[in-house]
Amino acid sequence: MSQFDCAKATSYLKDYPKKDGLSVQQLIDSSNFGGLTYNDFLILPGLINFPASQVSIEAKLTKKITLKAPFVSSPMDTVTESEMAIHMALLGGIGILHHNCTPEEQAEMVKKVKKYENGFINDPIVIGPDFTVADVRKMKKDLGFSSYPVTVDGKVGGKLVGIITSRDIQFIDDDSLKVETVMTKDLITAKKGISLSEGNELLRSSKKGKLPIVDDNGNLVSLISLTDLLKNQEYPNASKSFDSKQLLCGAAIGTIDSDRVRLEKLVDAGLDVVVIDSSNGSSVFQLDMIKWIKSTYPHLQVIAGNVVTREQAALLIEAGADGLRIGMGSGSICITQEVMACGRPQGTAVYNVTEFANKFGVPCMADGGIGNIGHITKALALGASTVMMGGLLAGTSETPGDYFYRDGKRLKVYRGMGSIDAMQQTATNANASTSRYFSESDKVLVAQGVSGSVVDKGSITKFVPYLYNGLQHSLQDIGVKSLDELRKNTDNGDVRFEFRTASAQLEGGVHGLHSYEKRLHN
Ligand code: NAD
Ligand code: CPR
Repeated sequence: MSQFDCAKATSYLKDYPKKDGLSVQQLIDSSNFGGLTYNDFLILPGLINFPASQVSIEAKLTKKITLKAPFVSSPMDTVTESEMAIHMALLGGIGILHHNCTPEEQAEMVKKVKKYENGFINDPIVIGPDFTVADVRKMKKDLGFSSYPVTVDGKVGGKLVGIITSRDIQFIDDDSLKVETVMTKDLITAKKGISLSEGNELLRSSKKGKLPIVDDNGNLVSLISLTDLLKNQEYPNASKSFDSKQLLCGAAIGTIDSDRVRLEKLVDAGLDVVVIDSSNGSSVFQLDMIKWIKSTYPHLQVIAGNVVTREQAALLIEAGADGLRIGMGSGSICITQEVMACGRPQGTAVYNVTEFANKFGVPCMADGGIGNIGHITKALALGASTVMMGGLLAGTSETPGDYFYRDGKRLKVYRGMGSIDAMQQTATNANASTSRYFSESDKVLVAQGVSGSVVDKGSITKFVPYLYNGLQHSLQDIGVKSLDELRKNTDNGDVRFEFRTASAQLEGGVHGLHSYEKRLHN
């Protein structure tokens, strides 16, 4: 017969000198054999007394920007252009547009994100009244669309004079007829500012296929299409500006003089947050750039980096950074640590930088090495507010580039921004202003990353919700209802950690099977 009373089991816990596992401080202090990576430790489970769906993963990106989800896509030319940025923002995160392109191209991407309205086609293909029936038939064949708005000058923004549909030309034999003689002029339109649901209702009741949206002067602004109606999803978590209700958009720039001209164009296009993109953010070039941006565009949020030490962080915080980006050499395409001998294991970097920066209310983004949901949770538990992902989002349909087949697999290119391929692309962009060899006239390129391929991951409209739900479940397992609570309970020692030996890591993975398929979500 035991001398311990089962009915009072929890009360015996007070007899133990310390809680099970390690506090985050002990985890870091006792890893004196070297820096920690995400795979080197685990978080101990806590008490679940709430459903996972109740967990809030709202997070601060910068001092002034809060997101519904802590997910950021990396400014890499195989990861974030406008498609990715639009969908990251719709799904509660944010995309940072890469700068391996001309300033004009990058500003155009910003405009696309800022002008995007879910369900509204902001850049519909428009024709002029002088187009012929033959032109319309050819456009249908080439582009696949069967109806087009007609404006006086054949452009979006011109006065809307009609709409031409395949029904209008179905029985017309004379292909040389001008569109203005056969188009539908009796139009049902809606005024700019109409909500998507009002527009959809109007489409339904009018039984039309397209609803042109016009301004007060009758100029075409956008279009709603019946074929898109069923595809329109609701995005309750979308990241939007308070005032304009437009999607939030970020973009990266470098630290050479022409980046100031680049930034002016990006700001004119509506940019919300700029990321100063460098592997080593503690440079005089970056400090000058932060100070210049904060004095020139006081409302623009600035994320500086990358950093991995608190000494680097202090410099950037003092210069005025509204957020920091942490990581040197942890990226999946990265050879920086190998070639430069500089960098830091990401777990240790995230803990040390955030422990310092959080005192000043400067949110930090853990960048590089995020390979799964567990890594996201660990980065956030170590003090990061958000995570930046390159490789994890690469290969999704929203990334730039075409799919290709190799070894029976559908693949897309994913490459480091300091890989030879990416640097050579920079050199071909006459005005691209990101290049180390424009700034230093280097004759020999020294690669810090590789170019490779990743398998097709489908659309981020499925993948990001998987990350979102997965993170909620992970926090539920830890026993915290929000990222704020995770931070608080980690700091006060309630959230506990444990090292993983090499054999523990083997044990924690799938093992002992002859074969298996790893399906991550439906
Ligand atoms: P960088 O622009 O910071 O530096 C490139 C070179 O240009 C450096 O030698 C720098 O000193 C110099 N330079 C920058 N501004 C200058 C100025 N105003 N005057 C004179 N010289 C100047 O870019 P990087 O660090 O080589 O990174 C290139 C890309 O690769 C970025 O997209 C970066 O994110 C990525 N990268 C990231 C990591 C990482 O671990 N996070 C590592 C390597 C590369
Ligand atoms: P993963 O998410 O793929 O692990 O890492 C993405 C991050 O890698 C980027 O956000 C960037 O900080 C970093 N990165 C990009 N190009 C790089 C090169 Cl060439 N070398 C090292 N790191 C790079």
